[in-house]
Amino acid sequence: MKEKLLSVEDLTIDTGVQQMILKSRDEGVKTAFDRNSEIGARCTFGELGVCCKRCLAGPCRILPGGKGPQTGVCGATADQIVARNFLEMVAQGMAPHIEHAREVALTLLETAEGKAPYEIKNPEKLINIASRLGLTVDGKEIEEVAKDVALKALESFQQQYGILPWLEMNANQKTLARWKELNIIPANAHQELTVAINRVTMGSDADPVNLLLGVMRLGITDGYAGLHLSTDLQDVLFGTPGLVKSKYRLGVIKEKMVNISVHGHIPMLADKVVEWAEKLEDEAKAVGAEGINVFGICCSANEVLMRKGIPVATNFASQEAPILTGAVEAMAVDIQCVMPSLPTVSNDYHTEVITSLPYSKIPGASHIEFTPAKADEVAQAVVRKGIANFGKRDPEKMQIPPEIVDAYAGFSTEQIVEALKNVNPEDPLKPLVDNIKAGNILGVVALVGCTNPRVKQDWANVEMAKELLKHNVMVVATGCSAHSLGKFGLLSSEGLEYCGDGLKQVLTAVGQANGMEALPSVLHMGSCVDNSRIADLVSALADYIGVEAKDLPVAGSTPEIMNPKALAIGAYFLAHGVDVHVGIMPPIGGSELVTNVLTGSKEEHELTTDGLFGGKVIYEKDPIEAAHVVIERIKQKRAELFGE
Ligand code: BF8
Repeated sequence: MKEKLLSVEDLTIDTGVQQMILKSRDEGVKTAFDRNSEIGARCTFGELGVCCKRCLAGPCRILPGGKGPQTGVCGATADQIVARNFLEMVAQGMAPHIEHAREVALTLLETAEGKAPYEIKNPEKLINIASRLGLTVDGKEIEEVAKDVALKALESFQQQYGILPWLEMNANQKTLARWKELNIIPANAHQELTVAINRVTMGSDADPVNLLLGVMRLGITDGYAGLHLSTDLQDVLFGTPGLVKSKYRLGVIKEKMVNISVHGHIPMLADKVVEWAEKLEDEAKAVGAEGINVFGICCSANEVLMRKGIPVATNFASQEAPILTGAVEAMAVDIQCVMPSLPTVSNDYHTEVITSLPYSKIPGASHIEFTPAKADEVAQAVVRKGIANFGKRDPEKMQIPPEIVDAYAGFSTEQIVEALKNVNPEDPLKPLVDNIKAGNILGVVALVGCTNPRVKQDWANVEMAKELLKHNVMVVATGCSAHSLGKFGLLSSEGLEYCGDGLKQVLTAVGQANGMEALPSVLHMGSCVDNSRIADLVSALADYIGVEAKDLPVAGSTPEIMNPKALAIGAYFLAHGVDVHVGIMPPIGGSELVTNVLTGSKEEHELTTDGLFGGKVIYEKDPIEAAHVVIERIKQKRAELFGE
């Protein structure tokens, strides 16, 4: 069995994770990396998107290459099947984001009503949002304003007509007009989800192009009712991130402390766990530990890193590795990107995996049900479980990889503008725009998304970033991609060695104006819902220059995409005319039409997302090649914008 397993160097470039995979093999425990090898080659029909399971007449599948049946029983063609499957996949990616946003909105409402133990940490942002939503602010208590904003936010899931409130508040008028013409303006996120599922059911929408317009509609919904809503209200409740220094890699797990991991996405529990870990420090000392160490995995990590500087152990693909150190007492999870294998892996160690949501349980995990009202109680229970488990460690099984890397995070749009104000207080965006125009910054790329056990962990994310930096492309990052970069020094000024001269000068000048040696080579802008921050930055630049996002030399890239959520975010970028690079092909290859609409250029065909919106999907698995394709597109956009 062992000889069939891939060498750890082929699985990840994180040496700590390599060490843990070897340890897992020695101890007879399976991780995602080895399960991936066992699964082997993927089903071709599934990979191409040509398997239709929409009714009980099937499943039907179209044989590639024109051999065999070319339609399903109902007559559905490969184009129709692929487009419907893709729309459904994007809907599946959008649902978690809109549910995340709805839960945060309810938490804000309960906080405003005094029913949940959170505070309005950023009243200025709340008032700004309320004013932009057209709500009355004057003469109202902050709780009343919070209640009005929460209720307005909840309209995003209820109103039957009109425009999503957060879309109306944020969108560029010209972009909005284009979407109106295409009839893809969403009113209500729940309705969008229902309509999407309705249109892909057997016997409904069979027009592949119409279905792809539906994908863009979902992207817009995801961006405004999911990402923007979540980020805005989280900033109100937990504070807007500012510059923080922290640490990365498995070395953040501390031998002599009670180690508790937060993992998942919605920050309500994670934030409280951090708070109660500080408050219950003495109880940990009473059991012989030096204290309590909270660290993060996936996007919960991003939330508490950005706001509180909590260190990050690792990202999606190696989420089992912290358990394998034998030094983690508890792992509190909520939802999304949480592998169901965690309790199975923890069977061989003492880690207690604790689920917290009624609709997201895992057999073998403990469950403490979270509601915003019970947040303090639940967080205390999680921390106390961690403390109680400290004495259950097996010293024979303990092995913590020592590597640890410094990183900076907290680059909200507000923080970036603040930093730029120290260069030009009256006109903060001017230095950035001037440097883009002058070519010191060739363009901006958002490196976003996941790590995926199908490809060498962190490698493509890191190589893509380095190649872009070398060519003076400014890189901002979110999600697990940001974690990859953090692990390899790219979230600190150490990464400046990879930057081209122009970019290095800008990062150094802005950094020094802010009392730092230089800004980090890549700016960490947060979790996956915080892709809204990237959109805000891009919108601010577009407004400043007087153009639309689609006209700017910017792009998104997700070299190690795993979760359909990243596809929904990609559709959001695309709808704004921003190119999206993917390092793993989504299941659309079975339809030439769908592939052409999404990946074709407007010069080849008007009926492409490039022609209709101004951005396209770029598929390239080699990160160096991909960087160059993206750079070429950036140069094209520069030529059109600046007449270069
Ligand atoms: O929302 S980057 S693996 S953790 S999906 Fe998941 Fe992908 Fe990580 Fe965050 Ni985003």
